[in-house]
Amino acid sequence: MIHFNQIGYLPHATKIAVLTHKADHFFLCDRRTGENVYEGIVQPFGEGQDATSGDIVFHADFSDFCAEGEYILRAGEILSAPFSISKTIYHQLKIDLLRSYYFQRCGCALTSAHAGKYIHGCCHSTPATPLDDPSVKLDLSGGWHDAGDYGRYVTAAATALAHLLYAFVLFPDRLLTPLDIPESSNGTPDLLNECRYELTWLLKMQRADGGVFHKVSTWHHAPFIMPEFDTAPLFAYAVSTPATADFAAVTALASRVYAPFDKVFAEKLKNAALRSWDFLENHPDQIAFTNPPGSGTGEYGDFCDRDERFWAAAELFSLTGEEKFFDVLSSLFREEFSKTALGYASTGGFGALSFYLNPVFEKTNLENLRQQEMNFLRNEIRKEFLAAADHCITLNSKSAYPVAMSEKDYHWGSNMTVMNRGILLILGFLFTGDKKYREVALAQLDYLLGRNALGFCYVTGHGTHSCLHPHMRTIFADGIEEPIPGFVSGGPNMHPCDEIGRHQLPANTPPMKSYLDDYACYSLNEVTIYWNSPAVFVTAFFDGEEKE
Ligand code: G3I
Ligand code: 9MR
Ligand code: ZN
Repeated sequence: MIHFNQIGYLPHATKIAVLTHKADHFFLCDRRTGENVYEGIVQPFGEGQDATSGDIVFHADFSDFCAEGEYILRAGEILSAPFSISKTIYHQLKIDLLRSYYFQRCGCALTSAHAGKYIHGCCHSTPATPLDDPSVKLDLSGGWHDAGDYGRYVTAAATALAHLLYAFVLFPDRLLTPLDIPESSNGTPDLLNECRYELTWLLKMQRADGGVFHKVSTWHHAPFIMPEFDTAPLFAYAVSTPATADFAAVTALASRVYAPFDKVFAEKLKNAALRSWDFLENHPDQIAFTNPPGSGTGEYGDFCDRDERFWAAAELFSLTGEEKFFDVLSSLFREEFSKTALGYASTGGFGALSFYLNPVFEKTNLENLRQQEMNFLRNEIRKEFLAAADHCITLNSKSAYPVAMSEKDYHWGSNMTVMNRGILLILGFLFTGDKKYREVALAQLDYLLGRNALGFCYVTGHGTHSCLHPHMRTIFADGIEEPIPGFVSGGPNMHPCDEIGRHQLPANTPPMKSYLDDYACYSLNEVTIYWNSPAVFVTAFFDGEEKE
């Protein structure tokens, strides 16, 4: 079999296909003329069987062929499906990945004007009851459904928003594409229109004292029905410090990003961020969240809120330039947590990125000593990011299907790890200009889009052999055969927890193949807002890397 990026390749990209059969030569044929336009030698990779995939593999490298067109690869008797080489190869993928957020909107109807055939009624708009005070009724409507389930969770939301907003901060020109959503053409980029839908809900999750509810959801997950039929009562679950700190961080970040477009909204976000910061100061000890007994919706457990507080301090420092935030962030920086992680329970990377990118101190009147301390911290952060990116390059070079993953990295949502490493590599490129980082970042996308052991494209509606049955209630219950395009599946997980995954995957399945495209497999094939978001970051970066 020939494993390759089923969307295709940018003209000047490194282009490696992986073969699992022996052949001496490979050929690239022009799809229209049938002519061979390129011939190369098949190279063996590694010695014997690769542990992560269980395969013996060969590489076919056609990087020096750069002409745009449609092609088929052939090695021996085996042919690939057709694919393109084109500068615009990632454009539609970027749009669909971003439009997935519109399809996750809660608390409104999706109409055919923007949703086409994937319409549904207004959902989850009844008042929510705080668990600690049943007499209160709150309007917590809006935002995005988290995933295949209908819960709305603050730490997950903050993570998705952070990936999306940082993509906009770093390469805004690639995120101005219209998305055909209800707010389109209002003068604000659609990415920000879509994120505002989530932020507007997020603001409702804050209590008057600044504490933020960890989540709003029903008591149990709904059955596999459309969202408007999920009418079970909604609850505002307990306040947690990870949720409160993430809230402070992401509203502070958003305040900066939205300021040029809407001063009033930016001010509202800033005040909300400061209120949550006060709550954190008044509650220096961690308030962790665990599901109350009997309740079964997502938990998003996190037993260390230091990295969330670090992120909040960093964003508030970037927003206000006030030294008190720097004091907190620099003291938290010295604590033991990852400074490059970009996930829902580990947010140190967002904090580090905020501080690194925002030399607010240059504008403020700080004593020399402070300035030195800040420069020192920025340098440390740069070193950490580059060390993480270098580690990704090492992992990638050892991988039979080139991807920055070790054998042990295939957990629930492994495709997020792949895409987050893509982000670290892009940061490596942006910080240094060294193209080796960009090259390996693109390999992460090649993996997601088909150059993996299953020859599978993990994004719905794209590629020639791709995800058809994600664990997602709307996609299951809408009665439409083709899934909504643009959803990233969680991907291989060597510790499957769902029934089908546990029983149908043979024991000793190699990590990279521990996957089933089955509706029931929530630990292998669910979708979430924070698995799509790093894929948006990476795809949007490459959409526009080779200018037309
Ligand atoms: O990272 C550790 C690793 O260090 C450890 O060795 C290994 C041992 O099993 O576990 C790894 O952690 C796993 C973690 O995902 C990695 O991301 C946990 O086992 C695994 O249980 C955990 O799964 C999480 C899952 O909820 C169950 O709590 C997923 O990350 C998380 O994305 C998922 O989130 C759900 C929401 O609860 C509800 N909505 C859908 C969403 C996606 O499935
Ligand atoms: O659909 C739920 C999915 O979003 C969650 O990630 C997963 C783990 O919390 O749970 C899924 O719901 C299942 C529940 O946990 C157990 N009964 C079957 C539910 C649907 O398959
Ligand atoms: Zn809803």
